[in-house]
Amino acid sequence: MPVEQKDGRVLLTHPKGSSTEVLLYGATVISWKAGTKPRPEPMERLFVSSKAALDGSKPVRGGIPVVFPCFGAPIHPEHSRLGQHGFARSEVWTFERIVMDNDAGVSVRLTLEPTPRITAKYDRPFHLAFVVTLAEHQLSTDLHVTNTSTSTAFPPDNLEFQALFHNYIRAPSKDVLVFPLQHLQYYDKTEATEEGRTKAKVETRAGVDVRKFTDSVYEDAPQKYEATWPGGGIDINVKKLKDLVVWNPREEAGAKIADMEEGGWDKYICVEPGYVRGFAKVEPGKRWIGQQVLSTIDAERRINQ
Ligand code: TA6
Repeated sequence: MPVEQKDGRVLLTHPKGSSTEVLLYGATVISWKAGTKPRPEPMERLFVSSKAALDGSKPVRGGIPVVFPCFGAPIHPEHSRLGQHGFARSEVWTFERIVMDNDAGVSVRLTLEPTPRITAKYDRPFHLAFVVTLAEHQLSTDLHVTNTSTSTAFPPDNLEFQALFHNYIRAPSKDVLVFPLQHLQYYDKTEATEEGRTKAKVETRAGVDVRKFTDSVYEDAPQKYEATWPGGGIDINVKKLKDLVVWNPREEAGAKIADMEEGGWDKYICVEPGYVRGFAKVEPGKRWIGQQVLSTIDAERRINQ
């Protein structure tokens, strides 16, 4: 049964054995199991804290939370009544339809439109769609943002937003490295001022590690990344998501996160493609699509290449 719906969850199963599970709450992917060519046995590729709430009571601590319309604390006037990372990850989405179901892949589309709960804090006209597609060794997530304003005013009634896929990649976080970020400008949020301001730095490392508390926002990044560690890795290819966040709280900050399991920070790296420096703009009636494609890689195979 390639697509099953039960208790507010959607389970996608690929004919070759990979699978993914998405909560309608937040359109949050909470599991992605896949193998690699040399090791086809499906393995869990995402981290979800054992203390995560999966009942819709709060955003999931793990998986792939969808961040929209703001990243971090809101700074845009239209987002002033929203919480950290916006509302998309804490609203219940609607299962719209199965997009694809064949040997190439299984894909479903979820949607989110303004509800009274949303318009009470965000009164912009919008339509969101979240399309998740499972292939044998890949998982892709697309966020479609449509400005449903019918205004013909000039200047145009643009929808201005930030968007990000907050990927918790399961990995031995003391051994993982992220490429290629060398020479990129980034902002180190671990050194933010009281007002949240950060200084621009330039990345000097060929491979970025998270052996210490890391919360870095890379601007105008290459949109093609590898997170690798001895014996494993994930490729991330993106469209429209011009920036990249790398986050691991280590015990220093992780121990203060209520729904972070003890030692959880040793089991994941957040590699988060997004549009988070500045705001994406969509004109009335137009649509913006941000996409990521996650692929499993067998790092041992790569080392031998
Ligand atoms: O993406 C990194 C980050 O912005 C960190 O600053 C940290 O706050 C993390 O997101 C988790 O945020 P959350 O609201 O899910 O606790």
